[in-house]
Amino acid sequence: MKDNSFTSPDFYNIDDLLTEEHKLIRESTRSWVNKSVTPIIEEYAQKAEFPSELISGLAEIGAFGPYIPTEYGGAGLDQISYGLMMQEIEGGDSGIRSTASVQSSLVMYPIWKFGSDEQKEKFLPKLASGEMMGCFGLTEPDHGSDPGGMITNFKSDGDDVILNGAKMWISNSPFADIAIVWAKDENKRIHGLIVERGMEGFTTPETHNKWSLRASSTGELIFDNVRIPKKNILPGKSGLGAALMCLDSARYGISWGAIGAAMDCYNTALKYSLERVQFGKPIASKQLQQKKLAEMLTEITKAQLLSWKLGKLKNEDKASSAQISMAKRNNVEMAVKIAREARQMLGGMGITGEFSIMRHMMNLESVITYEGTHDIHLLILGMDITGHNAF
Ligand code: TGC
Ligand code: FAD
Repeated sequence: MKDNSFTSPDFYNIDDLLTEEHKLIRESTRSWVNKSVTPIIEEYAQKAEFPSELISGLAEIGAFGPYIPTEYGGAGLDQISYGLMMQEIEGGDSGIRSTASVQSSLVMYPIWKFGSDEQKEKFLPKLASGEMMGCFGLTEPDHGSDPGGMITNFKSDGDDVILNGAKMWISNSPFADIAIVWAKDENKRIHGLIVERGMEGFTTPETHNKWSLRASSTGELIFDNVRIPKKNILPGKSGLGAALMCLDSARYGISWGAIGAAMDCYNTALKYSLERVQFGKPIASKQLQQKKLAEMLTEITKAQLLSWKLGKLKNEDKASSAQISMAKRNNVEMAVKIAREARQMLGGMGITGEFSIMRHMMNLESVITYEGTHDIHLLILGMDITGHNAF
């Protein structure tokens, strides 16, 4: 019989596919999450506040730029290590994983891939150490799933450009020191710009009243004739494709993160069902509860294999956008369903903050929407299969 005290369901011995370094990174991330995130996260989620005290710890464990080369302050790790870190952090809370994803894949990645040497040297080491925090502005009030229609734009003015427009739903915007902002030039070509806090006309109001991702700070980016030096434009790549490359990296990380949230829900439900006695027996002895657990474990195992293989493809630079969409879409839906089933297994206790499940369940409603909605990823797959764009 399996030891039911395990905290990392690994039904198919997927650990055999990991290196000793991978396992070490997973264990050290998990131990940081258990020590630093778990004890405080419920309180921060309840009061809808981002626990900024976690920033230094995230930087110390290498969660800011795990795969960014060490010469720029990153951890220089492979893609599976990045994924395992996201899995463990999201086991704590999706909002904290969001902070790490945004900093790594949406802020450091574009500067590393498309930035000038000066931009890399100026920003990457500080972003890796958490001395500087960043956010990523693509979504606009009237353009979410179709970012190509964006209105935010800039015009040339000598050595500067003048930026106007607005972004909304931006993770970390209320406290970020810099924003990677996607905007159109006078020829309607999209570019990434580094907008720095303190630039005149740039404000970042916070979005309140969220029932999801409450421990993550979300806000707007407003640009009212913001003067930005041309040297802050990312020179290496323009076009929507540049922004979508960043999303590919973050979506890959989310495919692992969702597994972390699902594992935490599964572990909690398993433990509770073994301890909770009804009709004279633990509810775990009832067939209906066993069905739920068996199906959860099956789906977690499938998701683990999907993300692991995707990580191998990413390491070889062979992962396609459609493959990434499949993993993000499948694994987040898997986690949403498991959170829902697990919550029911706890009965009334499942709706309280005594357990992490309801928080995961609410968080995952954002995760299934951001970085491309569930349906948009289906359409990306549909286009890949048929060659027809059904957006
Ligand atoms: P489309 O015409 O298909 O493509 C425009 C150009 O981009 C190229 N391309 C890609 N390049 C790199 N990677 C990809 N994944 C790419 N997908 C497409 C494409 O070849 C084309 O290049 P070119 O040279 O021909 O111009 O663009 P479209 O306007 O039809 O839209 C495609 C669609 C719908 C797939 C895309 O816009 C999309 O993914 N929409 C969803 C929007 C989204 O995901 N937003 C996320 C915002 S960021 C966020 O949510 C952060 S949450 C963070 C957190 O807290 O964790
Ligand atoms: P819409 O695009 O208006 O979609 C509404 C519905 O219509 C969805 O169900 C969608 O699937 C569907 N739909 C859209 N187009 C089609 C179609 N062609 N066919 C069929 N159905 C369609 N964005 C950033 O840029 N940076 C961030 O840091 C960031 N963080 C976020 C944090 C949170 C908590 C949330 C909730 C969002 C965040 N986002 C961020 C925005 C997120 O990426 C968008 O919410 C998402 O891309 C969807 O856009 P939308 O909300 O405008 O929905």
